[in-house]
Amino acid sequence: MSEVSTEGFRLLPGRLSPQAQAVLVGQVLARLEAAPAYKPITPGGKPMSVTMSNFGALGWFTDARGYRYQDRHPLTDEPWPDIPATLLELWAELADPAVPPDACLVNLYGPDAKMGLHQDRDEADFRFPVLSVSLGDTAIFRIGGAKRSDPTRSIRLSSGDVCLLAGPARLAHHGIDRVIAGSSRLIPGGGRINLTLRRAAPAG
Ligand code: MD6
Ligand code: FE
Repeated sequence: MSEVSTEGFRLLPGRLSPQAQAVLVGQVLARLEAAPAYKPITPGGKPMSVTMSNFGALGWFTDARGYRYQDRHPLTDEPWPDIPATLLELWAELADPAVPPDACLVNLYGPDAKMGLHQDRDEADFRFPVLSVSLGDTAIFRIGGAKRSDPTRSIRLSSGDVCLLAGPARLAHHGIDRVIAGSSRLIPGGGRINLTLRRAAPAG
């Protein structure tokens, strides 16, 4: 039997109640009015199939100049909206009670969006985990190891699921193979929202 071990990966199925999911979607959509989602371009020049925005002091951004964190929305040039309090509480409980996240990447998936296998490695200190919250349509998530060539396994991320990449899994390769369109009615008009909380700047 080949079991892919990913020490430090934690999945908390249904961590957010349907009520909490509905409140959070409202908070996210309200903030996206001020910080509209845009289609990012990879450093290689390809448009991504997801659209993105950010909340918090820093936002992850990619364009022809590369991957980076920046403190302003690329189109509005305004600071990013604040991170909803419920997400800060989730981070304090599951990730780090002493050091808050300073970045929340918002990924929006339509029926054909996916995300290639990648590592999250633009943050200053990998001792802090990345905490992800999934809302709306179910996604087929793939996770492997620190090397791109390591074996991978496939996991469903459903609405309300929270997962953490911590410890040895912090630099695991992962991605979204596809979204199961129409599997949730949470988001008006359908689709999937993934929120990833990070500590991007050094602590203290
Ligand atoms: C997604 N998630 O679920 C993409 N990154 O749409 C990620 O890229 C991710 O789920 C770091 C930690 C957890 C994740
Ligand atoms: Fe990621």
